[in-house]
Amino acid sequence: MAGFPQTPYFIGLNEPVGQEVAFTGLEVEGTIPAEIRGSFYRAVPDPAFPPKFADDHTLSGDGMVSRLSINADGSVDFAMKFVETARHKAEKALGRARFGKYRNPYTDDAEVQGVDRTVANTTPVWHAGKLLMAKEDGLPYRVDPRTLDTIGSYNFGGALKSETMTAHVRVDPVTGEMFFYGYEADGLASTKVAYCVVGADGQLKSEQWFDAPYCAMMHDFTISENYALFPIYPTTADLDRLKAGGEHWHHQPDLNSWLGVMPRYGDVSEIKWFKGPKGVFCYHMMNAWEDADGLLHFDQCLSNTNAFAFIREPSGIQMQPWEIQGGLTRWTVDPRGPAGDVAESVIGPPGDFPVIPAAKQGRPYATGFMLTMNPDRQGPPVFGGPVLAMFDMLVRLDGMDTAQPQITQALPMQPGWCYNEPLHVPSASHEGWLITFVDHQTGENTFEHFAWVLEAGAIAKGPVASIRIPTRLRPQVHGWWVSQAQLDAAE
Ligand code: V55
Ligand code: FE
Repeated sequence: MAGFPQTPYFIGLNEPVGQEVAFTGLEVEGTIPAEIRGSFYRAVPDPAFPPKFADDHTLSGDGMVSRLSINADGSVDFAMKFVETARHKAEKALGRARFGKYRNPYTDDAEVQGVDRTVANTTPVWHAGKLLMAKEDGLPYRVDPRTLDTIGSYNFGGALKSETMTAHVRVDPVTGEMFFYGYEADGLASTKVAYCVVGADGQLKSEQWFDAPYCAMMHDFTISENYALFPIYPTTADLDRLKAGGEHWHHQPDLNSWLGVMPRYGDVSEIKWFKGPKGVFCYHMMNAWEDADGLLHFDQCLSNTNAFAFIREPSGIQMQPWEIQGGLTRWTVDPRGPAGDVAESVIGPPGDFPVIPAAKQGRPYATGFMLTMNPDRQGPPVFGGPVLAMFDMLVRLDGMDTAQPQITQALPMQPGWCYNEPLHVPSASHEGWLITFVDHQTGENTFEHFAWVLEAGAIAKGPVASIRIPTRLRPQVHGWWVSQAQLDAAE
């Protein structure tokens, strides 16, 4: 689109789309299984206007919410709308960007000082019949799940005191409670973290504040049946740097990581901080679970640095792509003993976007799925997303409840093809399904997009159905599957 910087974050697959669309009766190749009825919501950053600063990147883009609706009669619709945040409205009013750097309000135009600057672009969270578009730097926006119209900023009916809510909540499959946290809970670069539990009825039941060891980018966390686990990795914020107009985040390779563990219904004063290795970073965790001996296992997509070049480079970290390493990594601690070091083991491939069946959240689990790179690809990966290289292999791991999980199935892609985050859809009779949006580069600057339906027990055989999305899509951040029954029960 015109006027955008010709940097990697705004070209190719990352080129802004900026179009609200609504299509019905999409073309389907194959058959969508009859038990898959509901909506796949997705969150996508898509800047409506060229950024104020040319070195801007993916994470600042205005939130777009889209809905792939698989209807009762098997027909499929797709719609996409901007989240009408206060920021998006303020920029639309003048037809240009008014907010500056990622998470630095000191770089905003004077006239918009004090305006809520979150972009609601990271996860569509479904809980208690409400759809929330969440981003970790602010409060979520509530969106109508049918029309995708924005209802407004959401703070649990005035109950939430934290100024922020993570985009990575965890819903307990047995109690239906939603566990979440907000970091920088009382302002920029603060160490205050709010730990919150929401009842299955959507009411905020508890909010407790604690101090993190330092102000870290806390992107995700986990729960187990009895504990809440707060990982801290050394990508840190500094108020003086923000006031000087600098970046929100610098990665600090010399700082330790930490894993805070507390009984999930306990008091935050009970948090034990277990020490992890220096310099590592993880965006997403697969799960946490307790074994028969009461040990706590925390399974995460860990790297030896922050995966985002736009965070490493301002931090003065010059690493070649091949120096960036990692793998699905387990930290094991004894939550009943004294805090010590985590015990670390690598249990799976490098990659991200882990997914497990919702019923296994916080429980021992046999199977997980994640995205990684096809080691046998004949050519470069598709260029795009915040890392500038898209994943092109989906793997299934089994034996997750053992010390040595194994990759048992894989679906590698051909050059030019790549995956977005898959979601799991349960089945009444087997291990369920995965739905994932895939992108296909057909020319220098041309792409086509599909939603694939895969059988979770047989991913290697490829999609049982492929739905063509008749519009350009930017890379998705996260998605959420909401069944038709959940939609029908919602207010
Ligand atoms: C991430 C995404 C964000 C963000 C912080 O993928 C971290 C990780 C889309 O916004 O603000
Ligand atoms: Fe995320």
